[in-house]
This record gives sequence, structure tokens and C-alpha cells, in this order.
Amino acid sequence: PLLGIFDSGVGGLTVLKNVLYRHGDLSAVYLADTARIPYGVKSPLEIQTIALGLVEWLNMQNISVLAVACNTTDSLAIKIVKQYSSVPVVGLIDSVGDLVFESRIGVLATPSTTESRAYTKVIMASNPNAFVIEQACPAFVPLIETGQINSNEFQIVAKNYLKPLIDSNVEAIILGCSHYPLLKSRLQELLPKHVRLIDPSIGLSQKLDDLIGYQSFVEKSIPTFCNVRFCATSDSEGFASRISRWLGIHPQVE
Ligand code: DGN
Repeated sequence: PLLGIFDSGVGGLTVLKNVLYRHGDLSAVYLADTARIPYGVKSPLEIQTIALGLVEWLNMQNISVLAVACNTTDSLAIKIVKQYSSVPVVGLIDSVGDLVFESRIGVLATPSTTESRAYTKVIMASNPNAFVIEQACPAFVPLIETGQINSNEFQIVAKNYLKPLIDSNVEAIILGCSHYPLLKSRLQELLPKHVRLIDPSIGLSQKLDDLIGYQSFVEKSIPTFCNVRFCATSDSEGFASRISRWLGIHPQVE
């Protein structure tokens, strides 16, 4: 099977990595919409129009399943994606239900995603008594894309974003933007030890089990990404160097 997977930039690589841990034999086409990043502050109509174009392109690549590795698209345009995709679609948000056991939950995401309240709705559907606090983190994606997660600036904005969640005594935090797993250890340093960080791409990877008809429970070694075709909508060289930074591989980018 051939997986189509897209995000605005490097965030979806965290999803791809988890998918390949679980489904090591899968080939993939990874599409980064570098021409239009960041998505997090765009209107629903803009995100829907963009998503439609990406899906139409992916439809032409003979994919057998499509993963929306961008929460912003998932929260604002999943209906359009499902309507226009010629293959089954998996997203990040509705895959999270099975991953959450705690009842005081924080969500970190882009402004568009938090405004949609999509995560709150999914969590409340499985636990109506849950307390959910969503925090928009507009500064994170630019800092990640430019490799500045060890900067003072990161430390300052992260502390501000986390404060309301810590003050609310959350027990777990959903990384509701696919870029944020890249911050996992930085965030963990700023949080009380007992707070669990949840990466929704674990749920997405599990959902693929049913769709691609096979799965591997064997612990795989780190994915090599050699069966992945990387594509970007602009600045393919810049994107190639960002892939190298985050994955330690040096692929060609179309
Ligand atoms: N990685 C995307 C998400 O999960 O929402 C959005 C990143 C962005 O473009 N701001």
C-alpha cells in the first residue's frame, strides 16, 4: 500500500515516523505545503480551499490511504478532505479518544484548532465529565521551523502557554499540532513530572491497521524513510534541510 500524508511543513514528519514504526513496510508520499505555512492563523475557508488542492494532487499519486497529518486541516476541513479523497482518510483528532485516560486534560494547538474546539468535543464525547482546557500556541510553529527550540524566546513563550494548564492541574496534555512532538522533551522540562504528553499520531497509526490490512507488532528499528517520496509546494531545498535537521536523513525533495 501507498500512504499519502500531508502537513504544512515538518510537523507531519512526527506522524510519518510513528506510522512507520508500526507499519514498517509501508511506502509513502509526504507532501509539505511549504508555500502556505503557517496554517494556524488562516481562516476555515482558506484551509478548506488549500486542503482541496492538496487532496486533488494526492489523488493523482495512486495512493491507497490518506493521512491528514495536520490538526489545523483536520479541525477545519476534514469533511472536504473525506469528500474529495478517492481513498479512505485517517486524521489525528478523532483518533485520540482511545489514548486519553485522565479526566483533567490540556490541549496545545494552533489558534485555528483551539478555536474549533475539536479536541474538547472528542474528549467530552468519551468522557462527559472531563475538564478540558485548550491553549493556542501561535509562536511554536515558526520557532520549530526555524530550529529555535533551545532559544530563550522558546522558553519564555512556552512558560506562558503552559501556565494556565499547570494552574488548572491538568494530568495530561494533548500535543494538538503535529509539530509539537518535536518539543516533547523541552515541554516535559517545564511541566510537573506527572503530566503525561499525548501524541495523537499514535492513535492515527493504530487506525491504519484496519485500513491497510496488515500490521506489525514487532518492535521495528528506527524507520529509514527509504520508501518515502518527499514533495513540497515551494523551497524544496529548504525543506530538504529541515528534514535533515529533524530526521537525520538527506532525501531528495521534489
Ligand atoms: N502542523 C499543523 C497542525 O498540526 O496543526 C499546523 C502547523 C502550522 O502550519 N501552523
